[in-house]
Amino acid sequence: MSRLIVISNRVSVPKAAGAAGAQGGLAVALNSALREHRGIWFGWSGQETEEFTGHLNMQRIEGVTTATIDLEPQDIDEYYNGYANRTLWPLFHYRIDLTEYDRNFGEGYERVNARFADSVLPLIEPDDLVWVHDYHLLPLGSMLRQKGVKNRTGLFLHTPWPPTRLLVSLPFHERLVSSMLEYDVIGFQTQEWLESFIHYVSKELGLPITEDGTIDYGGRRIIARAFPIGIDFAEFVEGANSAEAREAHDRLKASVRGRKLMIGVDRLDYSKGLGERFESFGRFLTDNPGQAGDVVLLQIAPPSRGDVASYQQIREDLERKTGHINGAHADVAFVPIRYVNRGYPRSHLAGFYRAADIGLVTPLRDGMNLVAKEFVAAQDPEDPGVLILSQFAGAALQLADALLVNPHSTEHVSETIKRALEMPLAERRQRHEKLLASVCDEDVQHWREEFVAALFGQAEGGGADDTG
Ligand code: ADQ
Repeated sequence: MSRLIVISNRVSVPKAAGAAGAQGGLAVALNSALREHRGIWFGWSGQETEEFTGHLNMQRIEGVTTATIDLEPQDIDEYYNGYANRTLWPLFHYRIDLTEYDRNFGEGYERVNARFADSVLPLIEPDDLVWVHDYHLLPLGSMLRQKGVKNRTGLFLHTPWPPTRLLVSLPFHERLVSSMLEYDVIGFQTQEWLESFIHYVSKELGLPITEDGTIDYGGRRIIARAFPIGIDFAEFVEGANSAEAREAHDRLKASVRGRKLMIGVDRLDYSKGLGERFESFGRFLTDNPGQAGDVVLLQIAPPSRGDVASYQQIREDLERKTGHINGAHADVAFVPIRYVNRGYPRSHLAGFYRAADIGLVTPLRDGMNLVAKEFVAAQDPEDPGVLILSQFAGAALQLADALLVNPHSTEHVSETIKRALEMPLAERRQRHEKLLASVCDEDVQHWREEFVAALFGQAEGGGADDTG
């Protein structure tokens, strides 16, 4: 069996199930993938150093070898806070209004990708499969090729891929996308993002797409496919049945005193549609004065990317909206929005999800969204809660039995909250059964196996003439 070299911006050392702290979706998914696969996880340590040395800090934790490097402050500013989070992240989430174009960001991005390539190079052995993750490292594959790496390499993008018309607003977009074509496999979360990518490649780069959907790039065939990511279902259900989960569940249930409970769990990010969600709930309270004291929204949103101005703004905006809505609808013994800015152990989250009557997952754009899947996995099948899900989350394609909403329409979301609150038990069970089957079958192991098989299949000679 080939070893797996996983490369991502940050390396998050495996945490025991139930450990405290908010791990991003990528960390959660990769920890469980690496636990089963022999391999090395390489990336930035999250630490800064005065001068870049490329020194590798190696550790072995729970069967996973991690190798990390420290970056200079200028690298962090230009590559991470800059190009990754102020240029690509907003652009890939269709927010060209928030997208910043700065030549230094682009240069820093290329410099750090080259530093990644130089540092990981000595770790790569001839039979290894190299699996690169996400928008931070799009050109890494081509840099590895330039340094003589002949291994099979794949990229998985966790975010959406934007429509061509938006992408062309990025200076040097051709150069960025062309650099991705050095990978053997390029994976997206959904068919929709894949189609946008194929559209760009064929219209802007003029490359032929073969009948089986591969890209013909100078005689090499590149597999571009959708690989929808899932959750570690078995681990999550185990956590949901733990004593800590039950305790968290009971504590939350007792605190709402028989009222209906809606839950939202998101990184504090403008892509997650939190402002619109709060407004929709405010509208629900205004439109349904009879139910106003009967429903609580618990929103858990740990801050992220606090060095980026748009994240500071969203935080202020949400504090203002919470104050406004609570001010208008609270009573002496009741506050409609409980807004909590911290992370929780996963088992506690599972208990919270289970205590909720409604999961409110309304991103404006999301590559996939794992919270929607966790909410489904945590429900009691006999008396399941209702998932309200944005039609703009990648997860909506698999979770079509949720109540799908347009998160921009406060009217639509408010009406859907009402519908969810009134949904008969038989319909809740019927929908839940289908949702559960999808979340269980298409879990993170399935995702990883499919991706690695595509990467490996290529290595077996499945279509690649020469990738050297
Ligand atoms: P994220 O944007 O981070 O991931 P998401 O898929 O929802 O979004 O994953 C968030 C994860 O963090 C979930 O597992 C959740 O439980 C956890 N989390 C959030 N808040 C938490 C808290 N307060 N305490 C503890 N845990 C918390 C990116 C993409 C997504 C894609 C994933 C995986 O933006 O679209 O689904 O990668 O590919």
